[in-house]
Amino acid sequence: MFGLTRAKKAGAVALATTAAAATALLGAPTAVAAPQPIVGGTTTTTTAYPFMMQITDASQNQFCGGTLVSATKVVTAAHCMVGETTSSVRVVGGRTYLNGTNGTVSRVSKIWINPDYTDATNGDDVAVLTLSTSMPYTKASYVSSSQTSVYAAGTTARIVGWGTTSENGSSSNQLRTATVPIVSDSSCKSSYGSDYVQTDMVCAGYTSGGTDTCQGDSGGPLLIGGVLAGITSWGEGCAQAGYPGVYTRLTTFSSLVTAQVNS
Ligand code: 4AZ
Repeated sequence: MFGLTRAKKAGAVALATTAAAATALLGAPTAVAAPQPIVGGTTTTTTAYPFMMQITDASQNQFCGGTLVSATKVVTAAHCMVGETTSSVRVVGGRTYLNGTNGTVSRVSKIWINPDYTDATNGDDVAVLTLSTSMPYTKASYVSSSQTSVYAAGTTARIVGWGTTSENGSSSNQLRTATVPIVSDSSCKSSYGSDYVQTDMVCAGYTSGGTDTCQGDSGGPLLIGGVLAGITSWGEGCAQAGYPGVYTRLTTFSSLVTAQVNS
């Protein structure tokens, strides 16, 4: 219906949008600011966000983000793991740059995908990876099921990732971050209609757009007060006015995640 971008892996084709087409028609009489990954963000490091993991293929090409929640457990998006096997995936910690070779690379011994998951726009977009090698990095705390007040509209949340600079752009070599306000359920429903499942999702972004997650940021964290509260899931394009990013509402899945973390 919208040509929704369901945060596929890097290389997924994004649709040209009306806004992008309009921008192209307006032309660029003077230099235009370079589009920024995690559109509107700033560069950061895995030292600042030590729980920020690259989810990669066997050749260590990053396609999603993940969040370390214990030495051997990583929370990511279910849609990131579709078609993946324990042989096809690696998790890389402590590596700020996509072209780096430093940090810790782990194989994955188990992929748990929420059994209810079908499509990001139906909700249930959460997965937990079990690592073969412990990550020597500080883990993130995550919300408990009772902490639903963290999603009060207007609350500042932080997004982190290596995603693309624009809907058809390239990934950022360096990790990036930005802050975005939580959007009310009623407003997000106005944007996305029945694709917005408020029990399973939460939206974040500015009404005017300009700052957002984008392709390759999927699976990465939405942090509120430094605590993992959401997972980058989907949206209509990236940073478009009126179309905030959609994140997995982690309070709904907190107990399921804990069962996996303790398994
Ligand atoms: C993606 O394709 C993606 N603007 C991630 C986030 C959003 C859209 C697409 C939200 O990974």
